Amino acid sequence: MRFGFVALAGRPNAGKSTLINALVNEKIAIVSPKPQTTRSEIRGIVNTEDAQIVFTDTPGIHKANTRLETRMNKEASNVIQGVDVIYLIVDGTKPYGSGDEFVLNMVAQAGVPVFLIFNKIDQLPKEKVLKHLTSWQNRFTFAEFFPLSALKGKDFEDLLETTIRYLPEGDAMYPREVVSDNPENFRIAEIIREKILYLTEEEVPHAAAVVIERKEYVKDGCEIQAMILVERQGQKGILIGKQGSMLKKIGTAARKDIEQFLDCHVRLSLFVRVEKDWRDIDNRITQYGYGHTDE
Ligand SMILES: Nc1nc2c(ncn2[C@@H]2O[C@H](COP(=O)(O)OP(=O)(O)OP(=O)(O)O)[C@@H](O)[C@H]2O)c(=O)[nH]1
Ligand SMILES: [Mg+2]
Repeated sequence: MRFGFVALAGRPNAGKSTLINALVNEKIAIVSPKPQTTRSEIRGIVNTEDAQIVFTDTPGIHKANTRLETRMNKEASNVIQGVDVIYLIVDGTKPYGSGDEFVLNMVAQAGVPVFLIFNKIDQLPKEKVLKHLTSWQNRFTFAEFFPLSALKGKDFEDLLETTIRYLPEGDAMYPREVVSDNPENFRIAEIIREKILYLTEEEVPHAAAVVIERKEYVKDGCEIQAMILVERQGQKGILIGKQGSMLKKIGTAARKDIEQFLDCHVRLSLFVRVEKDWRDIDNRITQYGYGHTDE
C-alpha cells in the first residue's frame, strides 16, 4: 500500500481547481474564469486498489496587494512544503514567460519531484504544443510532464499511476468514502461565492466573502441563511441589484448547486453587509476561513 500527499500549485487561473475536481470526480473546489478564485487549501482524496493520494488544491500564486492575498500565497507555499510530489499546473496555451519565474522557483525549492502539468491543450494548436512545452523544459528538470485538458480530459489513469510510483509505502489516512475533508458549511459558502464570481465584475467578486450564519435541517429539506460581506457601500448596491435582482440571480444559481451537494430541498436566504476593508483585517480573514493562519 502506498500513501502520500500531492500539491496542486501554479499561477491563478491555470486550472488547478478544475483538475482536482476531475481527479476526485466530484466538484469539491469552486472554479471561475476570474483569477484568484481559490482562497484556501482544498483537499481531495483519491483511492486506488493499493494506494491513497491526498491532493491539495492551493490558491494561485500572485503579487499580493492585500493582507488576504498575502495569506493566500502563504497558504500555497505552506502546502508545498509538506508534500511528496508537486504538480506545477501551467496554462499550456502560453509559453514560459517572466511571470512564471517566481512560481517555478518556489516549487523548485521544495526539493521534491515536480510534475509539469501542461494544461488547456484542448485550446492549443498541435503545432504549438512542442514549442510551448520545450520553453518550460528548458527551465527546470521536471520529474514528469503531462500535457492534458483538466476541463475536457476524461482519463487521468496514467497520471495517477505515475504519481503513485513516487509515493512512499504507508497506510491510508482517510476512510475510502471520504472525498474531501472541508467542512460542509465552507463548501456551501464557496458555492455561493462561485456564483458571485460568475455574475459580478471588477472588484466586486474579489471583495466578497461568504459566511453561513444558520443551517437547519427541517423535515422537507434544509434552511440556510448566508451573509455576503463586501468592503464598500457601492459593492453592496451592485450585489443586491435593481429591486434585489442580482441577489436573486446569485441565490437561484447557488441553491441549485447546494441542493445537488446536500441532496435535499434547500431554502436559501442571502443577506449583504459592508465590512469595511475586511481584506486587510486578519481577524476577519480568519473568521471567514481564507488564507493561511499562523497559529
Ligand atoms: N479550455 C480549457 N479551460 C480550462 C481548462 N482547465 C481550466 N480551464 C478554465 O480556466 C479557468 C480557471 O480555472 P480554475 O480551475 O478556476 O483555475 P485555478 O488555477 O484554480 O485558479 P485560481 O483558483 O484563481 O488560482 C476556468 O474558466 C476553467 O474553466 C482546460 O483544460 N481547458
Ligand atoms: Mg482555484
